[in-house]
Amino acid sequence: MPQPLIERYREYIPLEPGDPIVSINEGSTPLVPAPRLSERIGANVFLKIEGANPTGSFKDRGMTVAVSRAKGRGAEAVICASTGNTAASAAAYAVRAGLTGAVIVPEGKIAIGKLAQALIHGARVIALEGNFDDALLIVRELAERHPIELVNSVNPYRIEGQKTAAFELIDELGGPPDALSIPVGNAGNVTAYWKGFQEWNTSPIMYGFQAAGSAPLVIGAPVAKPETIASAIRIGSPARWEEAMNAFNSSGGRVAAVTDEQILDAYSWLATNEAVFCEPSSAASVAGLLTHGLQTIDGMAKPETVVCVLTGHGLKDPDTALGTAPSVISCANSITAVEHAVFD
Ligand code: AN7
Repeated sequence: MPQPLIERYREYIPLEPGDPIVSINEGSTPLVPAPRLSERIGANVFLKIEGANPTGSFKDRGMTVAVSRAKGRGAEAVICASTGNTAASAAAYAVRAGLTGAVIVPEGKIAIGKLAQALIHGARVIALEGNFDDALLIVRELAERHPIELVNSVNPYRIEGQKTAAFELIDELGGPPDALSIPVGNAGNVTAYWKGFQEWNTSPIMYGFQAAGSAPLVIGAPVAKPETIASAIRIGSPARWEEAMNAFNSSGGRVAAVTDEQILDAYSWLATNEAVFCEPSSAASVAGLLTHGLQTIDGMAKPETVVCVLTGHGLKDPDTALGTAPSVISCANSITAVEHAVFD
């Protein structure tokens, strides 16, 4: 039987004794070798398929813990700001816990699959005439004013759940990878991996990648109007800024930018070469390695084992897939027409 991650890593997760476990059997996601990518990068590269979580993204790891604690302390509702995946996950775990959920998303700027998820789970979905950063400021204030649990990654229980992905890597590889490559938006996930690695006294090199139009950590200042096709990481003012920079700096890694074109190239290349369909934001981790290589600071050995975190499933964003891939071939209803269509 698949095991909820809270049970798998119980002793490392600081829930209270009476808290229920609100779970949809998240975590324990596949770690897939990527032979062709390994060849291009010049290292042994693995893909951590976080799209295999119950709602199709890594957010479920944090949500199971945050919602379990919320339920344990008697909350009746949860709220978040989201570029889509947090909304989908919060909506699902709210159902599981018997709580009501409200999600605030930037109007017109979240992938259609994520919107469908939040709606079908019955969350109240509010499209804000503003971006993610505006939405996060508003929900932080609302959670102060009302008895509603904030489940964005500013909630420490989100980080406690998400750090288990680092534990799984150490378990499965028989030790930490030499380096981790990860897309960065609000910077919760890189913070979580680093915490997980540190708790097991390991320090892989942390490479973080932001979309060039939304790269505050690379520029060193917030971006007022972030833009990128990778809508999940269209974030201009990351909440976990210092923690993320600490992870990059103290691991000998770095944060760098990749253009939308580089992201989309990596996205289709992964689908056609490694048979892995992730969402565009996730492909930033691969685009970053392909663009910037495995850079190390002086005196540090070149990483041999590298994990790319593919944070969300490609089905979340069918519009980008259809806009990127070759077109469907229309065909008359006859064997010769099909023969031409298939073989010409
Ligand atoms: C697929 O759902 O911020 O650096 O509101 O959905 O921890 O923010 C999503 C972020 C990477 C960036 N990949 O992670 C949200 C949200 C995918 C994501 C990120 C997100 P963080």
